[in-house]
Amino acid sequence: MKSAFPNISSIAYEGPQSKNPLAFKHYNPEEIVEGKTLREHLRFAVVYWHTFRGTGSDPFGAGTMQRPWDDGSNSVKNAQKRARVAFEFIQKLGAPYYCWHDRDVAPEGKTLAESNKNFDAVAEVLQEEQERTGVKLLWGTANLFSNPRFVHGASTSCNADVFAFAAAQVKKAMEVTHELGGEGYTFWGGREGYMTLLNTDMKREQEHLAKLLHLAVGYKKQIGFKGQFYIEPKPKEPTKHQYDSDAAACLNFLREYDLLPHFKLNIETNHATLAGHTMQHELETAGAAGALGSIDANTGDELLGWDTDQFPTNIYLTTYTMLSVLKYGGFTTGGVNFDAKVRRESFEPIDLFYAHIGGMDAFARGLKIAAAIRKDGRLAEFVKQRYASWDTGIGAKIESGKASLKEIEAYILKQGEVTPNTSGRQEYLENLINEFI
Ligand code: XUL
Ligand code: CO
Repeated sequence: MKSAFPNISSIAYEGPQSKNPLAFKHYNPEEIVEGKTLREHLRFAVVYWHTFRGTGSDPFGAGTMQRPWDDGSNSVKNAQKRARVAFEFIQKLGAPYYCWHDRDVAPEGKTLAESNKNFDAVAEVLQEEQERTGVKLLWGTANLFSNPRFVHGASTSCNADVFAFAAAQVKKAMEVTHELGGEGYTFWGGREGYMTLLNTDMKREQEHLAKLLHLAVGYKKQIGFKGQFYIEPKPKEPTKHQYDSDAAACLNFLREYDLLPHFKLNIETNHATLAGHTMQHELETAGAAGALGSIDANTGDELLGWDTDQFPTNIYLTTYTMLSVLKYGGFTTGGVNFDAKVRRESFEPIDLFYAHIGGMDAFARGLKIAAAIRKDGRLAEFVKQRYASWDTGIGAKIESGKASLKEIEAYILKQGEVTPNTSGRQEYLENLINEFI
């Protein structure tokens, strides 16, 4: 096949002095940080949906993207050709992983049987290309939100037939993920929520969502799929309220329905913003529960206020992200998945390279800065000292459950009064972070 990017060769690491826009300045995949290479730490993935299916359309206008390899048809042949282009791109970029929804890679047919057949025909090409390039599947997922049949939700639809359709689609997407050696499978409940409570039986809908996840857990075992299941929190858009609204809500849902042992969270930056949280907050919430699995790396425009899915270039964001990721032991099955799209105005194919190179360099810097902050140790030591009163005496007794309320009362009666005599030192800590940025 003719090259889709004939003027672009493999993107190389040239170092911080380089002025070549088609080179990495900070992402040297072989560089070792905290005992692992940058490639092993960051496990970059390219998303199929934005990068190869994004048209640049918005609510006010049609698509703008120039994609000369795409004939614009919905044919399987076009999808297969596009798959080969995708792998040329991912290989030249040097990302070790990619992710898809079933309907991004292959066209939906008139029936589920036809859709499955189309999916298999494209999956064959994906398999060939994975073998040819060594690029692997980080996770697969089913698109349970685009088709009008999901107007009232997928597993949370008021219509049981829609639940059945969604479940069958998940079954197939899990099978293909398994066949392609996927390291995970993600559930994002695009339409699992409500627009008005006037027509919604919330309890029943949430039970149905849990039912689908339990069915998937059972089927996973049956087919021997060893990948990690993820839930991806997002509070709104397209629905007014989504049941997987933020990390805390997802954890509560998973616990309530006995699903927590089977799932981790896939935390997305722009979704955190929409939930009124920082990415760091969502990562810490997931990490503290032992459920930090993977990240969808992007960023939002805070002045726009919707899910703009921009490529992350902010070094504070990547530093705080990697500080949390390292704190909880780094990625195992997960990775840094660029769920991000080039701007509508950035319509040339070369913009796809600039966007990913920028994101990868920003994360490489974030990782190195985070590792330097950890090596320096002052930040961790500060936090440790801040809680020192819990390490001995009454604090240790309370933590270990050995102090009764009566004992605690007696202790504090003896003390008389308490003064919280240490400063939070936020400004000092912000300055400390700036020493490393
Ligand atoms: C939507 C979103 C999805 C999920 C996968 O906002 O992030 O693309 O990542 O379904
Ligand atoms: Co996402």
